[in-house]
Amino acid sequence: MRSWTRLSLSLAGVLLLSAPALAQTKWNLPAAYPTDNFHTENLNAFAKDVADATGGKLQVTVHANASLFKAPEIKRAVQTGQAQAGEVLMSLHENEDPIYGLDVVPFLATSFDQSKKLWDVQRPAIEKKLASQGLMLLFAVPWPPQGIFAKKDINTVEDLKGVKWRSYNPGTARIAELVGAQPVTVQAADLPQALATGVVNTFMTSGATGYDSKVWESLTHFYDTQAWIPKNITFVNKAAFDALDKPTQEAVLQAAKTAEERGWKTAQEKTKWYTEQMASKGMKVQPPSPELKAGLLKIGEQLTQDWLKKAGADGQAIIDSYKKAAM
Ligand code: PCA
Repeated sequence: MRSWTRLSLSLAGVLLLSAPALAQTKWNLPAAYPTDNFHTENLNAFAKDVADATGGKLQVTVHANASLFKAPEIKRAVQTGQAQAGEVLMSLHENEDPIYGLDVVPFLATSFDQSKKLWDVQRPAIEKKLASQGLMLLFAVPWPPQGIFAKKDINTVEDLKGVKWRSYNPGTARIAELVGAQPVTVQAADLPQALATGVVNTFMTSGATGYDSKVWESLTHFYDTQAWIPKNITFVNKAAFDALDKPTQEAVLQAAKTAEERGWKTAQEKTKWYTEQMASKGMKVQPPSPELKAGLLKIGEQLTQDWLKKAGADGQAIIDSYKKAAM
């Protein structure tokens, strides 16, 4: 082969090889919480960091408020490649594997500090489980601690009997069962409507979701029980990640690390602000009475037993290493 032919052939090869690398990749990232919720803001900051670090080569579009997929459908959509990435409340998927529900076992980890330690021991198991489902974990961010919203005084768990209880995952539905409330599953995107129409009048969640749902328009009491700290996880379809070039993959991982740190910091900073907002709107914000606390602790013990029964020896080992780390 003449040298100029060889040269032009190899040039063509370079052009061919670099063409896909230059192309822009677009990811859709469905999420389930309102646009101005701090989780969504964190996702948008993540998307911006990725775009900046890759010179716009990877564009992540966040679809907030369950506008692309309903909360319980997001994970499956990413597994099947209908979306490339997604954010979900991890415990929504507790029925697939108990490991997804460890952070909603009541009173196991109730401060952000404990919650971080729990996440450190939970993370490898979550990564492994997600990998077995064709997914790769990007980051996890907590919600503020969970309290009780109600329309009347709740002095003991008996006062919860018969209330119209909004649940958002298997764990909160199980609490309704234990206290004798009537459970209705309502995801956050539908909560304002469910409150306005009186479908529900009592539930446990964070001040963040209370604030997002303008809960003071329908309910009057908030009991700051700090019962557990659930987390959202953001993940990507593994094949979509593998299709990126190395520098883009690294940009995604770096932005994910930053998003996790920023998310934990924001959750902690905003916790007090949310309760202050509810108080300023006229809600009675108060700690639980000792009787209520004792009743909830008992429910927590029951749910811990339930969880251990489902999670077996692997679950026990994770709880043991958490307890060691948290001491
Ligand atoms: N807010 C979400 C999940 C946990 C939380 O604090 C919700 O209520 O749906």
